[in-house]
Amino acid sequence: MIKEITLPDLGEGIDGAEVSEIPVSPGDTVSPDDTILVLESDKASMEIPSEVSGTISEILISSGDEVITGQLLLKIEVADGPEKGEQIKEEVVTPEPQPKDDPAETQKTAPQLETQPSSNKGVFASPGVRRLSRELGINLDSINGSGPKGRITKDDLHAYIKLQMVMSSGPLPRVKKEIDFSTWGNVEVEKLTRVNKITGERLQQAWQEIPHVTQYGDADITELENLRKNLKDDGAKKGVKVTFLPLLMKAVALVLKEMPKFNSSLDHTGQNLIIKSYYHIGIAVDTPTGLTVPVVKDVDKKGILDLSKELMDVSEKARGNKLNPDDMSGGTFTISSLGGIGGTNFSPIVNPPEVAIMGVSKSEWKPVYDQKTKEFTARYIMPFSISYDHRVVDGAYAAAFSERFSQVLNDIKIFKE
Ligand code: CAO
Repeated sequence: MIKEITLPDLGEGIDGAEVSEIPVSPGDTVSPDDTILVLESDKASMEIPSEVSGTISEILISSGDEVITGQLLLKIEVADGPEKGEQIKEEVVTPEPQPKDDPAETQKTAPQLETQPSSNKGVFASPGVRRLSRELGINLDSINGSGPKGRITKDDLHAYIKLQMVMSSGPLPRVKKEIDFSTWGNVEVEKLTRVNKITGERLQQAWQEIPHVTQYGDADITELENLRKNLKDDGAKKGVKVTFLPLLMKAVALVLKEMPKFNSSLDHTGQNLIIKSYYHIGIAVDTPTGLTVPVVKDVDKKGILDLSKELMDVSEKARGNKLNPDDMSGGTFTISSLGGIGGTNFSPIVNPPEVAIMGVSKSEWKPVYDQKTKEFTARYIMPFSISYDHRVVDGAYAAAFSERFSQVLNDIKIFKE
């Protein structure tokens, strides 16, 4: 027996509505209270429930159609219908129209519609929640409802949106409003380079995603400076410039071996730490087109002169825009040195997927009090900082890293080995 479903009188002076969703298809079986149609009018959003058990045999309207009271919408072949010959009483319960303006209000005024399954996939949600989800472009299938029978509530939608915002890795929307800066004086417009843009996005993403903490420290590099002078002379004979950086890279690699969490990455799930047994140090290089970070591989296995040579080569390549992707990948820890320029201290931004970065500032001669001799002596002091991902590294571990790094620089035996 075929039961014809027509649009009932929606009341409240509504004589037509738009079909916003048809959650059933021909061949689907439906039970009483299953939603077979979702309509929207100027004033209300409403679900049309099935009154019978049966199989959808024909759908006569499409999503987006305007339908009017009394119009034939679809046909259901009734499963356990009355005996042949008995007339089926045409009866469609008039759904309670729900105000469009306030989905929260919708839930309050029409609770009887909230627990109806919204589709053949078993999603339970009120029309208000459905409409809100459509407006926001959210697929209700991806939300676990917290209401009775797993019904999706407005709070579930809000919680889902919040989660998406937290997880979002995209850049923040830029301020769209144009400001005419020339109102207040002369200006020049300079286009950002490709490197500026890529670096800017990566830095912004890292700053937003990683809970940063920066630990500051000082290292006494008086002896190291003497050693460097000797190495510098050796290097000069071979055409290699020895700066502090290769010595710092070597010291960092040693401490990373001792404190492996600093040489790790969180995996894509954020549930596991990948601890690496290779020590590839990225070096921030300032170039005319922007900041790049070439990576010097296997720092622990190379001598100071080799590292100096490699550093010269990669910084030259970087400044000539000649780095290839391989030169910039695989880093496990980054050093950003402003020591050749100046400044006292700075907080570098972690370079993901790494979990820590060192910032090095310009060394200065300072009077340091010696407890043993009870005298002040002039020492060459290098300020440095370590910014780290607090999800991976704790403050105590970072302070220990800082202390150990200072010790290693002070004890120059390791550079002679
Ligand atoms: N204290 C004192 N002197 C230092 C020093 C320090 N911490 N670091 C470097 N110097 C000295 C060097 O030893 C060198 O002195 P000599 O000429 O007497 O040998 C001089 O300063 C110049 O060094 P350099 O900067 O040319 O070489 P480097 O190896 O220290 O650095 C490089 C190489 C490529 C890292 C650097 O040129 C560079 O680009 N730095 C900028 C990095 C940057 O922009 N970071 C910021 C990122 S966040 O925006």
